[in-house]
Amino acid sequence: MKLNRRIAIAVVFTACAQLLSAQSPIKQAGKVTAVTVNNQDIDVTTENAFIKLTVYSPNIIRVRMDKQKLTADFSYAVISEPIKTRVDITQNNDEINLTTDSLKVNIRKNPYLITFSTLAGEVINQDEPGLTTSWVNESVTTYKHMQDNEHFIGLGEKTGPLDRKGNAYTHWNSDTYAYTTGQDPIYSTIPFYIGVHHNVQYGIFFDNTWQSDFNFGASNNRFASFGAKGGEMNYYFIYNSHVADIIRSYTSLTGRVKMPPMWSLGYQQNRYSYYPEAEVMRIAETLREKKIPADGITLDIHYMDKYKVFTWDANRFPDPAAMTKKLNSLGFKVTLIVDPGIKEEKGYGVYERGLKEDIFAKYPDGTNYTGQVWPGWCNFPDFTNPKGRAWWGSELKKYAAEGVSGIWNDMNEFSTWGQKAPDNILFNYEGKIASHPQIHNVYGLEMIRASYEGFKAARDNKRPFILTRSGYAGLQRYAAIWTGDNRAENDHMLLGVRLMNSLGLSGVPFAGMDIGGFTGGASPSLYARWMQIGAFNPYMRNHSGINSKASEPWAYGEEVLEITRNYINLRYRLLPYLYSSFYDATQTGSPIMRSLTIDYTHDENVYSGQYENQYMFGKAFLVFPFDGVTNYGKLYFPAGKWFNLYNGQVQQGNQKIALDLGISQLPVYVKESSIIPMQSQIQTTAEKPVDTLYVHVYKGDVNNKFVYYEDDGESFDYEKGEFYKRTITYDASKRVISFAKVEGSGKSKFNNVKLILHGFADNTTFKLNGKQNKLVKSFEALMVPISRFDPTGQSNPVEGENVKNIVMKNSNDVININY
Ligand code: NBV
Repeated sequence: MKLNRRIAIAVVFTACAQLLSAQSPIKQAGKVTAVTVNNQDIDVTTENAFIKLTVYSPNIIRVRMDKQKLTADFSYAVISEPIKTRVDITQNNDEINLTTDSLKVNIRKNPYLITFSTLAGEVINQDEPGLTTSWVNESVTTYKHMQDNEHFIGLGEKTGPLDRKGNAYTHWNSDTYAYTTGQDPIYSTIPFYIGVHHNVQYGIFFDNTWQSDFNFGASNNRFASFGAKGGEMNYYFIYNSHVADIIRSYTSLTGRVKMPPMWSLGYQQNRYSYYPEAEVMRIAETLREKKIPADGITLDIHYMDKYKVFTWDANRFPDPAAMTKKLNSLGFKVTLIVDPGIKEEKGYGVYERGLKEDIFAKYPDGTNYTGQVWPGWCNFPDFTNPKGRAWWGSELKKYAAEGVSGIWNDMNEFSTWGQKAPDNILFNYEGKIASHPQIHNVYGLEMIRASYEGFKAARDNKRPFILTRSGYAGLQRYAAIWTGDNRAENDHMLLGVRLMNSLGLSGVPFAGMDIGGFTGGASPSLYARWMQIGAFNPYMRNHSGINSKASEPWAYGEEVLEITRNYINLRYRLLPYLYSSFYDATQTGSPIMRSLTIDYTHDENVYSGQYENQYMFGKAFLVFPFDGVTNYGKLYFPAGKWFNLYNGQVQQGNQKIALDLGISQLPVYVKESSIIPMQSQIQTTAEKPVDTLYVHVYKGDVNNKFVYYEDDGESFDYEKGEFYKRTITYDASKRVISFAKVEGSGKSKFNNVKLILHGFADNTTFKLNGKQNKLVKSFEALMVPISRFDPTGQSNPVEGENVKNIVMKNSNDVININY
């Protein structure tokens, strides 16, 4: 093309672009006009925006942008302040450059465009050139360039596939009874996702509570975007070299789970609803009679007087305190459902006290907002008001005094019979006043905060168990979450697994689903599968809806009962392992259900639809959650060596295999070099196990470390150092298994340790603290499988592996076992 013509075209093009931008309803950040550097903060002014970059840590950069000047801000999710970080900031006419010990940030000035790179200069994440960040009226969106073959994972409780690429999602907490497996949104909002491409991975947390939208290349091939209907563009960019560390960084911002009460890790039996008291007692007694270990009974809305929260139906439950006492003596703890809607009824004390305290959400004319839910016309406590939270907490004292141990927060999206509540309701928002659209997504979070703080105070120093349906980023600080009203269908069981895996990637380790399905009825094989998988969920609760068939473990006949009992038994023997995994979560944010993308991030197979449901339960067990109808399953084993849980047979990794699936066994494998502490069989966590801790060690070629943790399981004394903790190491190269010195002032409940060694050759010799040790060889599979159902009740275990044992005293000093 002739030069003149090219210039002419360029002139016309630029003129058009200018015209477009002048008239455009889309406002882009535009050219940088001023820059001020203040230690770890950079303030940038552009044609259309004010931007603040804050170095939160070497791995976390916060980006705030708005059309108006940025003022002091506030977050319900982020609880930490920036830490002092070494950072190098330079600039010239064209760009600003910032370098920490972990990453580099480049801001191009004309027009504004931000790029995050590794120290070596590989691009981790970049604004999409030409689109960057823009506003349409009050909506703001940031567009990121979608990298070749980029995967997107996380985003909390979102349906659909593990890899979110090609999909778009909305955050607006919704009551979605019997939702479909692709429905969006459902109950909770966690605007945090992880991107994976080439050799890098990063996290983006978009901390904006308004209705938000995420698009991961859905109907576009250019960008991944995130935006909201109001508020600031406010995101935290996180870069670490492992997904687990990204979760660690994310939870350094939004907080971590606290040690749950031990009983909440046991099996929980639930129904909408068990009543009257005699029925509740029948369920509890049957669990004991049939030797199904269990720790919890949950009461649904029919315990209340006409659905009025903080009341009991006096005919069904004449003496709640006496009932909880009886249940406690059987080793059961009681969890009660609570709904936020408070019936407008003269003489109903809870309502009257709420009026007096003036804690209900209001219309702009000062009258209380009234919406309809279970009890009829209700007012809604304003949990964004500190006074509202305190009022709720004081109402909870009654349940604490009656011996209740857990609070189950339902309908807290908040739900008004599935209708959208009006926009013009006002909330206190910590004294700053906000409208319903701004606070909607944090209503549930602030309700569970009120429940957590109130119930904790009411039960002097006992850990509260709080369960929630709704929440926002940070909900892990207060509650466990369950995935709401699922259906008794195969796809739903698998979706539940993905929802929990995704929650785990998003900082929420304590999660569960309605095992057996809430609506409809499962087939016996689906039910059996679901209970098997449930044994490998962080929170294990069987629940079903009012019109569905009975769902207790004995409701599906003897064979299913036996399968179910077998897996619940295993879960109880595994409690020392599970409890220690929770301890890890309190320290690192590390999930209990670990999507394989955490440890095998750059293995393409783990993203494939065929294998996307596979997960690790803690760091040792690879679980293959097959549905209840498939007879023939395809399994993918990532790199390494894997031991069949039932017979110890070794499976090499990096392989796909097909397997005949019998219903009596869920395929589960143990990762090489794993260390798995276990205890003897108990029926409830209130029961003391035998005095021996069983530590299973699997031979492997890689080094491994397990932090074994114990405390009293119910108080906060562990915060004062009253715990018992020691690191157990498996060193494959030095051929030594060692127990480090004990930390903490607590005592172990086990006086003996039995080391059970899997996969070690028969002629291996062992030395315990330098001395040749007597090895006992015995049949000691970690899990005794049931090969076939035996109607006589005599189960017939398959011959498992022969393993070697070392029995020793649980001394507090270093123990070395050389082999
Ligand atoms: O309280 C009744 C149910 C409860 O069983 C369920 O788990 C919640 O998700 N609740 C919803 C109220 C509405 C049921 C249709």
